[in-house]
Amino acid sequence: MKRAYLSIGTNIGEREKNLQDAVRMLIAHEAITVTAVSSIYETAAVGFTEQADFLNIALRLETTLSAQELLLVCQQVENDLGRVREFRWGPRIIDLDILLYNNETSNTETLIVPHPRMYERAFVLVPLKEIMPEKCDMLEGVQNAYQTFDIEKEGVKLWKTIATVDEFVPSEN
Ligand code: GSY
Repeated sequence: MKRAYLSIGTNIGEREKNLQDAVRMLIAHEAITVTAVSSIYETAAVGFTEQADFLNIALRLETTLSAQELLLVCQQVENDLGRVREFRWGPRIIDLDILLYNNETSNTETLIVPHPRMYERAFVLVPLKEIMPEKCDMLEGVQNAYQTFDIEKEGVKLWKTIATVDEFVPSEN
């Protein structure tokens, strides 16, 4: 089993539902077990700043998939939720990024892990730190980067506290 961390963001439509739908699709995958989901944070857009605020979460999972296979699953979830790629830093219904994959590095044309910009982004680091166990060997880089931020100034606000995966995706009746 490999452990991976994802960042998920959305700033179009029903943002909380978009996050829940994405998490549900990951849970439904036979080779993935979602083991933790962070609280939801509302975050000012980074990159192209003239767009709506995002909701962001981080997610921890265990999987038998390779990093490349996990990337394909993430892209499938984005497509299934109707993501349209208009321009690079533009608004999006959903975005799933692999941040870390089992403390391994990957540098292919389609996938770089650790994610090349994760240590510069408070909207990634704040939720990620929340779900990393204290004994995780991937934690140190995150803690070091986290100290370089004044979170208040980065526009990352707690939007909804989440304690468990079940709380994040209540069953639909
Ligand atoms: O890289 C993920 C998509 N994205 C985001 C995001 O998820 N949150 C915030 N706050 N800004 C972003 N800019 C881009 S692009």
